[in-house]
Order: sequence, then structure tokens, then C-alpha cells
Amino acid sequence: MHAANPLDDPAADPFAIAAEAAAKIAELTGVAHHDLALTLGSGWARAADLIGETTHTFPATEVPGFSAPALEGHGGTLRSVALPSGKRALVIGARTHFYEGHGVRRVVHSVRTAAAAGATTMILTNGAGGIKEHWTPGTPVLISDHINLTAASPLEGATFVDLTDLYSKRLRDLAHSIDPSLDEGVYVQFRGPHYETPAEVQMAKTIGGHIVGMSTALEAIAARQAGMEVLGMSLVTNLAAGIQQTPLSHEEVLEAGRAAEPVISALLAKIVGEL
Ligand code: 8IG
Repeated sequence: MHAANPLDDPAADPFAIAAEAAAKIAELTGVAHHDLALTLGSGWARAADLIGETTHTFPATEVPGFSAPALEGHGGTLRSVALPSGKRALVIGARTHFYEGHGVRRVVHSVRTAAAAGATTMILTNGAGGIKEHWTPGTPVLISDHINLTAASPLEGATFVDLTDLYSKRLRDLAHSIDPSLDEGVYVQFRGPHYETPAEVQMAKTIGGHIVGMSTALEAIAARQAGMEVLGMSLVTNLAAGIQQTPLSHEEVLEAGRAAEPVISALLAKIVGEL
């Protein structure tokens, strides 16, 4: 059994726990202020090695509010990285997914912790299914906007937050200046953990979606609430159900991620170098 997570107490203040988590990170790293944060999803982990020099690596579970990793391929560590620019990056290799059923507070805790640690830029990456047929597995796509089909929100009470330009046009332009061939798409977050039916993928396409996944949208909302500038990138590891002719497998997803990892990680490192 794991120790109780403080976020599971409905009376707890999630922002206070994020502040405690940030204080713990400062204590573990000796770094009082991180300038940006990256959540590295399936296929993106190598980027952590390419953006700069890792000075500290520790299990996320040492930090208040973080959960044990749920899944192979989802690392469970946090790192502090010194960038060549002199900036500091917090690399989050531990993601809690909405489908785990622990509630949205836990899902967005890493983002709130990054904000409490001083980060003003949040880079969210994931592995996802592609709806456009020309996106072969291994294609990176910039997230231009999202459709949140989880029926959940990280915002509690009458908290009205504007989501126009949630995925920063400035940062997308910067990414394009590094790789003009990068495509953009609207990310559709489903609850999962099952993949979509072909009919659900057709629905996502009809309502304006281009990429389907199980993360990121809720995290991006929390990042915006915290006043951060968001860059979102998906690695298309598979064509979404019914777009590709064969059934989806988690192994296929991991393999596509492994194959594309060096290329997309180098791309992300170049983008981070320009921030
Ligand atoms: I990797 O096809 C990956 N994650 N919802 N659908 C959803 N999430 C995904 C998919 C996919 N591929």
C-alpha cells in the first residue's frame, strides 16, 4: 500500500500542496527557482538528456502529492536540468492520468508544482493517435488547440479562465522557425484507458479534432490558470482506430515511440534552446 496522498483529502488546498511540493524540490535540488517545466510523455523522454546538464534526479514520490507511476514507459522521476542559456528546467517524467481515477487534482499536480517552483513556461508532450492519414507513426505534431471530452476540469468552483490561445502562438511560431515542416493539430482528450472505437474517432474528426489522446488537455487548463505559457506537442505513435486498418496495441505504441525518440527529442531540445 502507498501512503495516503494529501491531495485525496477534499478539504486540502491543492495550491498549498503544490507550494509544499515546490519547496521540497528546492530542498532536494538546492535550486530555488525553475524557469520552465517539461512533462515528457511516451516517446519524448530522451529530450531530458539533450536540453542540458541534469544536476538532480529523484523519484517523484519523494515530493508531496505525487503518485507512484502507473505504467511501464511512464518513468516516475523528476529532474532538475541546467540549460546552456543559464535557465533551469524541471523535467517531469511522472504523469498521473485521468483514467487512473484518482481525480483531477492529482492529474494537474505536477503542473501546479512547476508553477509554484517558478516556471512560467509549461511544455506538455504526449504520445497520441493521429487522425490524418499522412501522419505516419513517428510524426511529431504541434498542438494548436484542444477539445476536452473528459467532462472534467481542474478548475473548482466558479473559476472562469479564458482558454483563447491556450497553446501559445508565440511558442508555436518559435517551433516552426526551427522546423518549418511541423504540422499542427487539435488534440482531443478522451478519458481512456481504452482506445477509441472507430466511430468515436470519426466523431473526433467531425468536431474538428486531429489527434486523440488521454492526457494534456486538463494539464494545459491548469497551466493557463497558473498563468503559464503552454507549448504542446504530440508524437503520433499510431493512426487512430479505424484510420489504420489493424488493431491498436500498447506494444506498437511503445515501439513507434522508441524509433522516433532521437529525432523528436533533438527537435524539442532545439526548441527549448531558443526559449
Ligand atoms: I500513444 O489512439 C496513444 N495514446 N485516446 N487514442 C488515445 N490515446 C492514445 C492513442 C490513441 N495512442
